[in-house]
Amino acid sequence: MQANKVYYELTASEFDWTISDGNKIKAWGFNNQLPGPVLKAKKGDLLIVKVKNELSEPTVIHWHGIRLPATMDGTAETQKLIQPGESFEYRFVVPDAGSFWYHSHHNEKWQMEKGMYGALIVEDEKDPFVDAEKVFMIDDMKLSPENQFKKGNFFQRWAERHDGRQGHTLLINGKEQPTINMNAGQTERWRFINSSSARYFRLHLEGKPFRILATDGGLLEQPVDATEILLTPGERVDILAGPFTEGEKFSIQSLPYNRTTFLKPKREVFATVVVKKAKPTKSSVPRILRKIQPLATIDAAITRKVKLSVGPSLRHGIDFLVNDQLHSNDKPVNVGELQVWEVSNASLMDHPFHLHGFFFQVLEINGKAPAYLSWKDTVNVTPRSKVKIAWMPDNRPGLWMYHCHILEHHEAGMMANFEVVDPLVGEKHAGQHHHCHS
Ligand SMILES: [Cu+2]
Repeated sequence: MQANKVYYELTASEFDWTISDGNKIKAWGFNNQLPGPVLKAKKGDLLIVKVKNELSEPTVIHWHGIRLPATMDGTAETQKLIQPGESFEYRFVVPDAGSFWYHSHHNEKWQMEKGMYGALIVEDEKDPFVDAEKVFMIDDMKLSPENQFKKGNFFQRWAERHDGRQGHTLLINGKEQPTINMNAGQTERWRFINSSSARYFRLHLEGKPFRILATDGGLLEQPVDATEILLTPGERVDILAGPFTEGEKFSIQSLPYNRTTFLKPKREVFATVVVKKAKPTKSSVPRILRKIQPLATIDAAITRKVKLSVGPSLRHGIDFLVNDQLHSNDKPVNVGELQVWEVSNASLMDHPFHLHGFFFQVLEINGKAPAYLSWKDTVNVTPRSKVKIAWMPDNRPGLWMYHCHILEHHEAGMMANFEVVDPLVGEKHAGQHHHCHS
């Protein structure tokens, strides 16, 4: 069957962007918008995105959460960087419905801080029917009083390497403190994407209950009642908001989360929701959203251990490590062989662990099964703890990676490349690893 084709063009450049009245920044982003345009496709479509680089430095674009071929993953390891003045055409089928996003994966701590990200929404005819949908990209910027991106002094740079860059300019969809309107009596699907460098966003609607509909890899099996949910950098969550009554007003805020940083955790308001006059609802959300087949049981034997840690560094004060190495290479995995990984965090700060190109299921967190089954590509690992995940390398051999999604930790070494190998074909990138393969 011929896939339906969807075309987009994204031009990366520097432009003036107004974050609030009287506050302009020199943003880097796509098509002169911050965030870049929301790309939309239907499950199974062939997405073709031509990325043109009009920045003064190279870039590369990663498609976070999409199960695409390795050559389309958009990292410096899998393709040549897109040089200034050049273009690259990404081409891949979007096999799963859900809330995904695209972002720079080169010099990312600066390129993403300045705005190089956008949402990629994949829809499915089986999605629950709601009255409206909204995409909320959560971010913050660390700006000088002149609204500039500054590197800071020695101590500030050291603290940034430790904490990740977290600033006081809070943004939803590139705007400070926007007002969000909706109609009374209606139910909306809100897709939250944490596109910040390091911020832990603990979503809260001033205590108003909502229902969790989907995580990184799409719908849950059934909606889950909640009043808060933690979204670490890279993670997504879709919620059902409403119905509310006319005249209600509340904020979209983040509750304090202590991830052991120099910055003090506190409650912060990102936007205000205003409920306007009532409108009839057509929303219909089934009790069962879909069936998720468990990949493994909680007691499944561990096939690999991944250790996240920090260590002293003569040059930087602190290094961020995977299996005690900086910018590590991990052993290959075979197509079709179930992976059960224990990701441990030996450090005293939190790390969001992100696997490129594949979804996993969390089997246990410190010995306990999670409250509900879901597909994930990013999971938080709290200090001195262990998370057991299961994932299946399907037939997409090539070079992949995992890393901490706090961008400063990723850059400081907390990442590893590894190969997915078709055992009938063998390794393609044999030169990059130091091991034998029969
Ligand atoms: Cu980290």
